Amino acid sequence: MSNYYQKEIETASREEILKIQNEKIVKQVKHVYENVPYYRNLMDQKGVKPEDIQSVDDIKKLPFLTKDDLREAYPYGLLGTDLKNCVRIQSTSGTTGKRVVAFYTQHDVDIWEECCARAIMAAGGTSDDVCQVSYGYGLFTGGPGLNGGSHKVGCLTLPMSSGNTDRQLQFMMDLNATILCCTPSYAAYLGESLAERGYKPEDNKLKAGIFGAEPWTEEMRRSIEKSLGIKAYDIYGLTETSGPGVSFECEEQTGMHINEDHFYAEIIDPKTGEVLPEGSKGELVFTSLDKEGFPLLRYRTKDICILSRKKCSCGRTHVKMTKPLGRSDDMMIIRGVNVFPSQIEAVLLKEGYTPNYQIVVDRVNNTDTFDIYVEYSPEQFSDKIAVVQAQEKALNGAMRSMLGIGPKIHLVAPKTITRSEGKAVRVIDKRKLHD
Ligand code: DLL
Repeated sequence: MSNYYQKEIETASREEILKIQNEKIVKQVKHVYENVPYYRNLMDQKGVKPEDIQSVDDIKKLPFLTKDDLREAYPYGLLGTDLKNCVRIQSTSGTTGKRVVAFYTQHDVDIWEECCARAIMAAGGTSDDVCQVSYGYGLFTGGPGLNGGSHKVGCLTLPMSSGNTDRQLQFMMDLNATILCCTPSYAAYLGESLAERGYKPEDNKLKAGIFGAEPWTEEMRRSIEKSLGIKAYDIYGLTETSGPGVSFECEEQTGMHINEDHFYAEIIDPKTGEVLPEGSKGELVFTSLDKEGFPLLRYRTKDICILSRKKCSCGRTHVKMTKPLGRSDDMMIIRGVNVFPSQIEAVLLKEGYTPNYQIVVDRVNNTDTFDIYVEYSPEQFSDKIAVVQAQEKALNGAMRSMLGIGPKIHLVAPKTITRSEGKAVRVIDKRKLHD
């Protein structure tokens, strides 16, 4: 068993956790009501006053927030404090109206890094470790979050960011990395790349990996564990709530403990908004209990999962969530990047193509493939290979700048994409992302 980070909180009794949550929620709702006019309006519309919230049991009286609210309030409408008190902005990969901009005070950054530190400790991390952080750095929360957590634990931190696989492997081997943090698909790719270069799993010094930001299966876990010779831990989070570290796996590897002293979780019926009892499958909703810069209350994540308070052998008492089992919206996560079909359609129309298209996503050798088939209109149609290739390249570039990743574009003859009789089938996702 690794050292606990903040054992007194992570193993606190249910009563102790509730006491912390109840104290924090009363303060937080008052803070939001006084400082966030957008949310104050929502509360007023619902007829809820801060005094109505005396404990976490009363949270269900509060209005929900959705990504649409974030879009409407973009960029400063949900800010919970003066901008001069904020020290950081992070953002999601999505663009055009789907962008989320989150603000952090130094206190918020500290909480976030503390949550990531707990995840690293739960994966066995100590100040003797060399922690290779291969999530993207920048606006994406993966790199900065795990980087901060690694510092807090006292690991020697390798801030690699994503990409440049040769350099990743060279540093991993030369500098004896013991913990790897990246998306599961990139971990699988690094494993394969080591094998291709003639290394066996036991040739590296890695002992653990902290992988998240996208769905991955138990089979994928086993395959990564085998190829890198490590134990692979899941980590979950979203930009809206800070980033990675909202929840993390312990050695039992049966779900992720939610940091309940900072985030209050509910499961709701995505259709009716009704709060469901423990053990039900539904949409995960988070209330941040002590964030200052971007203090979202009852934020609907659109991630479908199940919560469990079953006793965990690691000793931690915080509630566990399953891996996200799906989404209640149409967001896809492709190579760790959040992609909405509506963004793809917007690019096609802007570039003068028809809205007849099909998106095909698959996972081959643990890496996502991303293809878009787009129909020419009869006027656009060309059978000159050089022309078609140039147009495909241009469209790939336009997609890349909108989405952050480039799909393989296939321009096809008019009327070749099957028309559906009901709703158009725009997305064919062949990946099996959970068990
Ligand atoms: O992906 C934060 C993160 C970074 C988490 C690094 C873990 C590691 P966003 O880009 O805002 O933030 O995307 C959030 O990604 O609503 C889920 O749908 C999905 N997601 C995050 N972690 C997992 C996971 C980061 N472990 C969205 N398993 C969330 C499955 C995940 N899906």
